[in-house]
Amino acid sequence: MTTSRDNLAQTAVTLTRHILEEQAVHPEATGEFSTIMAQIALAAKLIARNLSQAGLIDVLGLTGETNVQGEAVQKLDRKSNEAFVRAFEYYGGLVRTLVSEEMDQPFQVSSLPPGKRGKYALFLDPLDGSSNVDVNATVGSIFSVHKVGEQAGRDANTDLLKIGSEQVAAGYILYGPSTILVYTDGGGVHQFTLDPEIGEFVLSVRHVRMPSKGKVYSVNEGNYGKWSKGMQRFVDYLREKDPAGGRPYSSRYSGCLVADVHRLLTTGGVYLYPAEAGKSEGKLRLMYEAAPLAFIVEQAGGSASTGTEPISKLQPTTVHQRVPLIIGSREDVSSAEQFIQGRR
Ligand code: AHM
Ligand code: MG
Repeated sequence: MTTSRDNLAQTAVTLTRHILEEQAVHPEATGEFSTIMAQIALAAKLIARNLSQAGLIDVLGLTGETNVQGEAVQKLDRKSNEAFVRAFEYYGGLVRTLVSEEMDQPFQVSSLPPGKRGKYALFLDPLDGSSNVDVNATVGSIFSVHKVGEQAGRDANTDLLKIGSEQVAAGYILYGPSTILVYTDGGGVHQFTLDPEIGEFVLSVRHVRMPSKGKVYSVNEGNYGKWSKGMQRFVDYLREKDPAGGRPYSSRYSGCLVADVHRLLTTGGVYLYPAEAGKSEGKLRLMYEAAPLAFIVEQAGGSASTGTEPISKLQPTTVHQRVPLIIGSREDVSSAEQFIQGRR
């Protein structure tokens, strides 16, 4: 007997169908992107499965190693990185290089001859917010796709240093009560939810748009004493009572950038990980945290800034570079910039 749930699954717009339909209206599309997204979705499903079994199998806790950022590596950080490597390593004809928070050096996918090698590089934070894992709280993955190998004479590592506005696609996966995949290829932002019974990501929101101003701010307020005066005054301002101006804002901070940005994408507001005294570059990584989320948020009507310049215009100098990040609703990011730059 066919149930209404079966009907739903049969008529659902899966990630693959959605991308194929999008390609049909863009005759210049090659189909390569659908393959990349299918492999990203595969890695996401493997990670979601590992996370759902954390506590049952031996995946919790630390490996005893530190990553390129000097941070303790969780077993699930490593397993999540492996899920992406496995999804792409079988063939270098599409994605030639993987750059990950969990790998010191860019990973060259295969030894195919130069003319046969893929023209994409994939930048990854395989498990964002991984310190949340041990307390069974939300985590995410972030990805960014760039076209590489186009400028003859540039060495492979310099060639990876692309600015955010050159991204071909970007997105994130949020492993929460359900697993959500959000992506953009420059044609709007689309949201999919994993149906674990059929193993498919199903379209849940087409063309996500975010409010131009929100009511929520996300920041690690324990760092208040390390911020610039302008940054401190901005957060003081958000906490002031001004009912006509929609203040005070509510404070929400999960310890997972993907979860906090996803909240803003839905309800508006601003996330901040600013520069700190003695740490002018902030904490978050430009190429696989800030830039992909900036692409998503901009495509949904929001914006992202270092406090002084747009994230999407920043020229990276290394693939693991850190950057201060102010991201969210357009008006809220603009107010933050005004305070940080001393214009208010
Ligand atoms: P990670 O990629 O190593 O997990 O670090 C990034 C995370 C973000 O998800 C989160 O917003 C931030 O670091 C939390 O940092 P802090 O504990 O300093 O507030
Ligand atoms: Mg991260």
